[in-house]
Amino acid sequence: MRLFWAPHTRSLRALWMLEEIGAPYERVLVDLKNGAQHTPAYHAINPMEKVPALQDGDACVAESGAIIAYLAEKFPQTGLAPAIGEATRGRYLQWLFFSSGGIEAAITQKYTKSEMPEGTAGWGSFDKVFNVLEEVLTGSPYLLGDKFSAADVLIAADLHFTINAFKLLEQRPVFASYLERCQSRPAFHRAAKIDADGV
Ligand SMILES: N[C@@H](CCC(=O)N[C@@H](CS)C(=O)NCC(=O)O)C(=O)O
Repeated sequence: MRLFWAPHTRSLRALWMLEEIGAPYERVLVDLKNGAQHTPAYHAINPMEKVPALQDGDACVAESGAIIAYLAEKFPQTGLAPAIGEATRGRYLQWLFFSSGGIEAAITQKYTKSEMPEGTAGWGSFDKVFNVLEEVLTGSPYLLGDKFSAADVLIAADLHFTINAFKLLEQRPVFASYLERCQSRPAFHRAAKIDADGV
């Protein structure tokens, strides 16, 4: 497997997931500053010309949520996704899609200071998105209960960016302890080091 990535970007989500999986992979640095994402070769990997993207033999997958879902399904033995038929599978899929449909949209709205009626915006509002997450995580160590899953990789990475990197949201005790739990995992430490080292 080859991960096309760049440091200090949404690639951290895929990096963290690959480190959770523990299978061998190669990192291919995409030099965003010099436009390496806009070459025909990279366009064939990800027509959106963004990172991250994963190549696995003949398969290519972009969109960090999709990469995470792909890896969880390819390596079921890691137990990072509830199997089809398990009751928690529904919520698992919900939180994976909530990352791009809810959190990404909400932070874009906040960042651009744009107004949108709550009933029209699929994510409701910035406050609603994060209040819902806070409600779910109150009294529950992880999104699906006691068990860490691939959905936590995605949502914890999103919270990390929203609170710590972009400072678009104030820290809340529930998010602080959730992030501490998720980010104390050795796989997160390895991914964060790769991200910081930039190689
Ligand atoms: N929805 C995509 C977003 C990816 C994305 O926006 N990547 C940014 C870096 S965080 C990028 O590659 N930007 C470079 C560009 O657009 O030229 C995902 O979740 O993977």
